[in-house]
Amino acid sequence: MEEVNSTLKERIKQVANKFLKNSKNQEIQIISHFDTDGITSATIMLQSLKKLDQKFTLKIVKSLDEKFIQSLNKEKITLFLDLASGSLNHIKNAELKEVYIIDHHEISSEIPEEINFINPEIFQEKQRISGAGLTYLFCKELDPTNKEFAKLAILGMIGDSHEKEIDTLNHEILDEGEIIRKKGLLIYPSTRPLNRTLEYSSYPYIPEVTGNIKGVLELLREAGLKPEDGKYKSLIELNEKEMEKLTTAVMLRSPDSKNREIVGKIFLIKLFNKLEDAREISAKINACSRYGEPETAIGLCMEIPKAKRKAESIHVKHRQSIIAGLKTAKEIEKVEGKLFTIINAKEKIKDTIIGTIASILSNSTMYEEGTIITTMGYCEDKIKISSRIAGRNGRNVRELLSRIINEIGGEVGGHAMAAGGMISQEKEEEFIQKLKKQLEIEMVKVVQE
Ligand SMILES: [Mn+2]
Repeated sequence: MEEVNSTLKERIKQVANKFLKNSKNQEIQIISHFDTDGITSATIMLQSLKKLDQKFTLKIVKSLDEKFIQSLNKEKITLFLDLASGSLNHIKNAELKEVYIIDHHEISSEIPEEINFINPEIFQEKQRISGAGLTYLFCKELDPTNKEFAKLAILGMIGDSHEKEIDTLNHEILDEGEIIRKKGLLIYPSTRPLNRTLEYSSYPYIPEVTGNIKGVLELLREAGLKPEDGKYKSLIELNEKEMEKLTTAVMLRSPDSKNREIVGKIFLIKLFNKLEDAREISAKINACSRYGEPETAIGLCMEIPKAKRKAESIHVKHRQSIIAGLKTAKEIEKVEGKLFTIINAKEKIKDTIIGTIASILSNSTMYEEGTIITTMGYCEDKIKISSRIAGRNGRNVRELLSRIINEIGGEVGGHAMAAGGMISQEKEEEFIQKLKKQLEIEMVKVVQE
C-alpha cells in the first residue's frame, strides 16, 4: 500500500489533473466534515469550482455511514473532503460513478483501485497535514490563483491542532497565507481586550478566572496591567515584558502546568479586512456546525457579512452555555479518587456540551497529568457520557468505557484519548460504581508499573 516511489505532492498533482479533465461538464457532489478543517476544506473547494464554472452540490456531515453513502447520487462525480478514509468498503459497495477522496484520517481497509485517493498515510514519509491543507494544495493545481485561499487552509490546520508540527508543506501554506505569527500566551481571541478574553477563556480554562470577572481583574492587577481610558490592551498589543508578567500570573493559578503548553504561537489572519485570531475564527466555525448551521460557517469563511453576524451570535450563545456548564461542573458534588473524577451533571449541563466540558477540563491545568475526567448528562431518557484524559499519559479511555458499557448495555465510540457513550438512565448508579471500581483497580496497576 505504501507508495515508496512517489511523493504526496506528486500524487496531488496527478489526481488534480485527472479531476480537471474528467469533471468537465459533469456534476459534482462534495461531501465534507462538519468541523473547522472540513468546513474550510469545503469552502476552498467550492470557491475553486465556482471559478471553473462547475456545477456542484455540497453536504456537510458529522460522520459517514453506510446508509448515507448508499443514498448518494451515483451519476455524479463524488468528492469527499476531510473524511471517508474509514469508509472505503462502503464507498466501494455503493458503486458511485467516479470518486475522489482528499483526507488525512486513518485508513480502515484496502484502498479500492478505482478510487482517486489522496492521503498522507499512504506515503512513506507520513506528513502531518490537515484536510484543508491537502484540499488547498489540490485546488492550487487546478488553478494557481487559488493561492488566495491559503488563509482558509491555515484555519483548517489550526482547527485540527496541526500548528505545532510545521514541516515543509505547512510552511508553504503559511507563507502563502500572509499570516502574522507572534509568540505569546495561548488564550484567544488575542485581538480583543484582555478582560473579556480571560473571562471567556476555555482553552485553556484558567481556574478562578474563567467565568469569574472578579478573578479576571485580580489576575490583571497581579500582572501589573491597568486599563487605559477604561480599556484593557489586547494580548497582541502587549510588549514582551507585559506578556511575560501575564503568563506568570496565569501559571501561578495552574499548579500542574509544568508539562502543558500555555505559551506558543498566536496566528493572525486577515478576514473581512481585519486581523483576526485564527483560533477564534476556528471556534466560531465549530460553534456554527455544532448548532446545525454549517452554511453559516461556510458563509463566514467566504467573508459574507451577514454570515459573520450570525456566526457571532451563535458563538456568543455557545460560549455562555460553556461558561455556565463549567460553573456547574465546579459546583456539583463529584465522585473523585486518585487520578480520576466523575462529574454527573444529570440535567444541569446540556447533553450537547457534555463532551466539550470534559475536553476543557482535561486541557485545563486543574488536574494532574493522567487524570481521567468523565462527564455525564441526561439526554432525554438516556445519559450521555464523555471521558477525557488530562495530559498525554497513555491510558485508554475508550477501552475503559467499552469494558463497562459492554457489560451494562449501551453505545461506545471514540478513541484512546477521547471517548463517549450513551446508557439508559436506569443504569446511572451501576455505571458510576463500576467506573469508580475500574478506575481504582487501574490505579493500583499504574502504581505497580
Ligand atoms: Mn481534519
